[in-house]
Amino acid sequence: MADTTTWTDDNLMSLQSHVLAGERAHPGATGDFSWILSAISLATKTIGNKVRRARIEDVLGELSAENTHGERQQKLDVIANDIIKSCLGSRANIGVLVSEEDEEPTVLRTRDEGGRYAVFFDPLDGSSNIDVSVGVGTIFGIVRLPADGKGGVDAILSPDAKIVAAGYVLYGSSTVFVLTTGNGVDMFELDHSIGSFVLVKHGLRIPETKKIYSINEAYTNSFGNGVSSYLQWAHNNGYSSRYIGSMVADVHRTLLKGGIFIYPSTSEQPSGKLRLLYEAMPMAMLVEQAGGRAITDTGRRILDIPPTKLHERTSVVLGSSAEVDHFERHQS
Ligand code: FDP
Repeated sequence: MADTTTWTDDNLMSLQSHVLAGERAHPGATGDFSWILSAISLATKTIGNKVRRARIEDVLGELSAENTHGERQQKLDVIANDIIKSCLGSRANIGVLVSEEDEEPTVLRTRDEGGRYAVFFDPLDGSSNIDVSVGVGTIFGIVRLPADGKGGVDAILSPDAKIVAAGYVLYGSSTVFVLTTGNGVDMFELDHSIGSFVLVKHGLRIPETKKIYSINEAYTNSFGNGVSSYLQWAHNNGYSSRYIGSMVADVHRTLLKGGIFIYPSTSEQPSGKLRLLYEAMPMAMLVEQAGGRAITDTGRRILDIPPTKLHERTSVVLGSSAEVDHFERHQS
């Protein structure tokens, strides 16, 4: 398939002007997205700054507290969570915030009080990599809440709640913001000299195929037969392996270079490890919007899974469409 990606190296367009331009193209748009995205942009620039100063400020290391999943929190997990909540909390159109780090959602306002959206986020994904300066990131999904409901927690899990935008910010060798509002995928890079995310790729498309798989192969003995059979086939067919262990970084490479990212269910984690609402769904939306596929290891489209609880886990298989097809062929 032809690469329709447009490299934007002549016109300078900030994230904010790009979102405003998108809204102007839709008569009747309320400006909701620019309002929410400007808060996410501010929050992620602030988190990025903390990540970059990790050894200069006292932000590294574990806390004694555990998060809602029983995992030991890193100091930066908590700092990033607070930053996002303080940036998003004042946005009048947000009803609910759901964070990986908080057991309960933060209900800001009801639907009647103007809370039209919920924002789901993993403030600092891959945080076990922070101490060794490996890329980490923030993942988010924006969900429009049903118009007739009261808002709050029930609204988030309602079948009428619809994910309308998703993205991530990777704090890697550069800081990139990858975004979809349901109309393709755009990529912005933080220009530190002007403090803005600047558009660098418009209409990003994932390569249709690439012989790279990304999975934690140390868990081989606890994979199901389908995953093992796929890996055996990949070994016999000249595949390379790449696994960073930060979902944002692994998915970012997959989006740009192609291949497949797999976090399957294992005997220890029968439902998978990654979280549906604020990891799997946003990444699935991005990958699909870029022309790829995102399914569970039993072949269910991730965006078709109705969430039943806030911190639900799922298996994740996503990437180039031909590569996900190969994986699917081995599951029976
Ligand atoms: P982490 O535990 O470091 O926060 O969702 C969490 C996550 O990282 C993902 O970013 C990453 O893809 C995965 O877990 C890594 O898990 P394994 O160490 O089990 O491979």
